[in-house]
Amino acid sequence: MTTNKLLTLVLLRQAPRILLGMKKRGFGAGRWNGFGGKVEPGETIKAAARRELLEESCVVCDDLKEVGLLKFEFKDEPQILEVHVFTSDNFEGEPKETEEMRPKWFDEKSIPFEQMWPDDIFWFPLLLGGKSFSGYFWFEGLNDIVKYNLEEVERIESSTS
Ligand code: 8OG
Repeated sequence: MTTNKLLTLVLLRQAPRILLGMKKRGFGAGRWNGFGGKVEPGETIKAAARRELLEESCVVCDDLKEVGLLKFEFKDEPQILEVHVFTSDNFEGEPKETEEMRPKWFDEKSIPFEQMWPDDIFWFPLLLGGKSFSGYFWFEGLNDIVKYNLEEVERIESSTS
């Protein structure tokens, strides 16, 4: 039986820049990414997104908008990762390096896709274009996408967030 593991991901924007962090440890280490992690029991998805952003970058954001729902399946892994993607341009505090992440602002025209999860190059353009999206990616190992599907949607239907 497959189960879904709920995760959050926050991409902060300050046009024409976007905030990424170099993941220093754990799953996805060595890749630039947004900030996020596991939803704890009893926590709403949005509250988890806010908490993980604060823990990993020292930035407070009370104005998160959910714009993406991404599902990742890995060959021979029973668990599907369900990543809820949020964005905002309204936040407080200067991003600071933490044990988990080294933050850096990137120009939206020079996003380091070659040092990011390989699916990001597909859905970032929708995020940057202010669209909402839903996607599914099937991986073999951590680098190869065997198949995927991605669509723009009106809004993210997420009863738990
Ligand atoms: O708690 P942990 O550090 O393991 O959380 C993993 C983080 O990585 C979480 O923010 C979700 C995010 N993430 C994945 N897969 C992918 C992916 O394929 N692309 C991007 N951009 N982020 C991902 O788990």
